[in-house]
Amino acid sequence: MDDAFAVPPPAPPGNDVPAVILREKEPENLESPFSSLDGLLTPNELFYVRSHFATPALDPAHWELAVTGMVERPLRLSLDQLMALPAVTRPVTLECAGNNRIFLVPQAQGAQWGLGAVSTAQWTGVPLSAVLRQAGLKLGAVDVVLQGADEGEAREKPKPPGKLHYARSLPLHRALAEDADSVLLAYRMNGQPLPPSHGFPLRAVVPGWYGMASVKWLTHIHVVDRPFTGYFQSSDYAYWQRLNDLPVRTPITEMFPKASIARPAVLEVVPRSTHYRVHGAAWGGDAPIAKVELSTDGGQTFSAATLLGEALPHCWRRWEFDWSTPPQPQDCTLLARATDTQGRSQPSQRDGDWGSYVIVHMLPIDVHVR
Ligand SMILES: Nc1nc2c(c(=O)[nH]1)N[C@H]1C(S)=C(S)[C@@H](COP(=O)(O)O)O[C@H]1N2
Ligand SMILES: [Mo]
Repeated sequence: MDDAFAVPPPAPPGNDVPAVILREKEPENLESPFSSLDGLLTPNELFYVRSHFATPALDPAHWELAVTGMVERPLRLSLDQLMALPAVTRPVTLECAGNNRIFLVPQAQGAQWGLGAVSTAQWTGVPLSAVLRQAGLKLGAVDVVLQGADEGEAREKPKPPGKLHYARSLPLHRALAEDADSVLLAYRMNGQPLPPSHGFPLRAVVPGWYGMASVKWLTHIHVVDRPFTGYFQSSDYAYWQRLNDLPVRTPITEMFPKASIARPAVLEVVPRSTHYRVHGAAWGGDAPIAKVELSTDGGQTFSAATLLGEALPHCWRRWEFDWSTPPQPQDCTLLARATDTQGRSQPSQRDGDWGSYVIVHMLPIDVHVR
């Protein structure tokens, strides 16, 4: 055989330097290399980025957060004023509602996310409830609209003409939640100032909800007297909820349980007759993950995986499974299934009412045993 055409040997494991995967250059959309999962926190430079418009350049010296609408005392807070309020730090997992979209057949519209539109960071900031208490809510306040400084033209129909700002709302009970459920107005990420791509100087972090709720480059909080139905929760990031079998356009909110396999990676070549450490992470909405099961035979049988570390609210839990790989070369399909403490589990089939979002059915991960 001509040596020029020899297949190079695979790189020795552990020598590959993880990097984000470019999904879209402008606006910036970057996927985290999920197969490199190693540790509870995702380093800032490997954290996925989901942006609808260009990253705004905000000068922290002139930046202000305005709190207006159904409040007793409208506020304009500088970054220094916010940072002077009592701060909390918590690990929270963010997952884009479109994570895993590349697995949909036929292909769905939108960014073709693989496994890595999910990441975990330690966020530092002020609870939104503290800022709302400072402003004082008026009787009749219903919804809290969070608005970002970024703006541009919408993509999905129906869409308004011209430019719009990114904005999402939280019902009052979610905005006012306390302790582990607190919505954070975060200005630090993994101990560093928030990077520009992740919302510098201030972003919301809404634990347990899909990432679209965690508004970046936050500049305005409008308290309103009726449910907000803005573009990013009626046209985009919404689904068809069945009420008496009538489909009703409803904002996507809480995450559902999901276990994701980091290794083996999709179409990885796995040695036969060996012990292979299958591992990954599992997360969900309000309820903690109770168990993760793994199938190595395409879903015919499942066995319990081992949950690692401790259960932390709104943070993914890592898990592992000791796979005795088959003695003969063959192709295998791995499936992971998470169940939360409320007994909610992952379905085997896709529910089309979610459109191109909330891809929570068990994903087949095909590998080659050689
Ligand atoms: N202002 C603003 N906030 C935003 C977005 C955006 O485009 N603009 N994208 C949202 C979506 S869809 C997700 S999944 C998360 C992603 O946060 P990250 O880029 O820090 O990972 O930010 C959310 N907040
Ligand atoms: Mo998202």
